[in-house]
Amino acid sequence: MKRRDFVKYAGGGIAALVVGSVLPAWVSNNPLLAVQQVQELKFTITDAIKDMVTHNSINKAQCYFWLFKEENFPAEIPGPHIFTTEGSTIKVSITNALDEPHAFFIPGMANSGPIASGTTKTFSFVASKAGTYLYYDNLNAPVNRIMGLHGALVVMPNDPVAGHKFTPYSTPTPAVQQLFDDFGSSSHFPGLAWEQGDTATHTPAFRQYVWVLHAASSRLFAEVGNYPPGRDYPASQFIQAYQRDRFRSDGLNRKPEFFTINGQSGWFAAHNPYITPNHRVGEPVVIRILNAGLSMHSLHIHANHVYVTSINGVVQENPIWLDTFTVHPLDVIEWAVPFTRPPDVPNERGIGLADKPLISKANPSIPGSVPHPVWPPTEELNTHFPKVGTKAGDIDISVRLSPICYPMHDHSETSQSAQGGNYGLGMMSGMDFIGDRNTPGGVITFPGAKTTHGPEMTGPAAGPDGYHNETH
Ligand SMILES: [Cu+2]
Repeated sequence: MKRRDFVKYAGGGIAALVVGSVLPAWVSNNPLLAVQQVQELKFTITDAIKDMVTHNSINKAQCYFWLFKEENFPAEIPGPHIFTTEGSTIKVSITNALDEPHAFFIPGMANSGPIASGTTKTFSFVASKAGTYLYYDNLNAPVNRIMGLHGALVVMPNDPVAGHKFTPYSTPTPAVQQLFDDFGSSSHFPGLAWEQGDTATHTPAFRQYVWVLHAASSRLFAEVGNYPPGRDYPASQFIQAYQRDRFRSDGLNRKPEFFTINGQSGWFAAHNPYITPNHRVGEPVVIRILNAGLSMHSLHIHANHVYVTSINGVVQENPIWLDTFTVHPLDVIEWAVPFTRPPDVPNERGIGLADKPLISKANPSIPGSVPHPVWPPTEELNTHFPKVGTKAGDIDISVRLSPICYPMHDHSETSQSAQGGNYGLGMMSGMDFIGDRNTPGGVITFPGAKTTHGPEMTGPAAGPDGYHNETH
């Protein structure tokens, strides 16, 4: 264990690179991607100890990893998200600073072959097909990948299909094309198209998120790090410990205890604007999900059903519409999240529709409550939990239920806690509604919503502390 670097959780930026000489339309002015532009990827395969995201000085919660360290960014697990356009040639230079052979591999697209300890290999590959790809070290499978040597590559199409709107694909199926054509121009999905932003509301175009799923075991990973230099830790022994280590009353078995999306867990993932979409009704997004780990995860999102548009590179003939979908190890899937009205809003004609909301009854326990349309949800937005003025020491701990946040969590329940800790420390994110584009009288932004995107740029919503009508 060389501990070359020490990774401290730095506040939520997700490292992202765009490869190519021109900045394409889908990346410029999109702070969600926060990309740095490069002509060549320069990686060092190295190791690090990472402060897992407890922000708690009593519980150190550290984990040893192997990782792809890109020269532009501090060490992080996973490696940076890489974005490029279909057809681009990507030059990669990789130095192996660990003791045993390592590799860079993308199924069907890139294969460095073994890179000996202490050597550098330079090669190129072509991003031949639009889609989402896991890059990883395929040697001593699955040990090197699970130890942290993985990341996401996103390949965007150059152009939409002639006469149609952009999808994430260059050859979408008719149904997937229809879905993206309908966003922003059908009565079912009024608002913006996926490719369409709105500077007046700080809404980026091509709204997209990458979720790299992983589970880490600090004790097993330390054991791999401490294995005699130059020798591969036996893969079968690794899998046995990771999946079937016996229960111990002291909790110190070698099963994973950190369940992460883009290396982050629980609150820290759910409140990261690069992970959890923050958008208005009528602002559809794409989420790309890659399972880099060795466990199955059944991601369940509240508030919207999603369309599964692609599974392992196959654009779907009939994209299913659901709220829970299982992702097996090495699976790569894509969701289109329509950002329709949440289903707990009773509308005249049904769930999710941009339709007339029903009228509420006066609630005698709320002063001044009179019957009103149930959307926008006035009472919810003006409710605080606990009540305003509830203090812990000097701090008012009341939280306003605005914007409206819904969870995304893993129905493989073990991943929701950390070695028996509280539910909600594990693999989770969410989707947050910061307003509605489709309300009569103009776009609404809910109180307290972030109207800009990205951690360095978040700020309170403009306008008065109530609905903010951005009429334009
Ligand atoms: Cu749930």
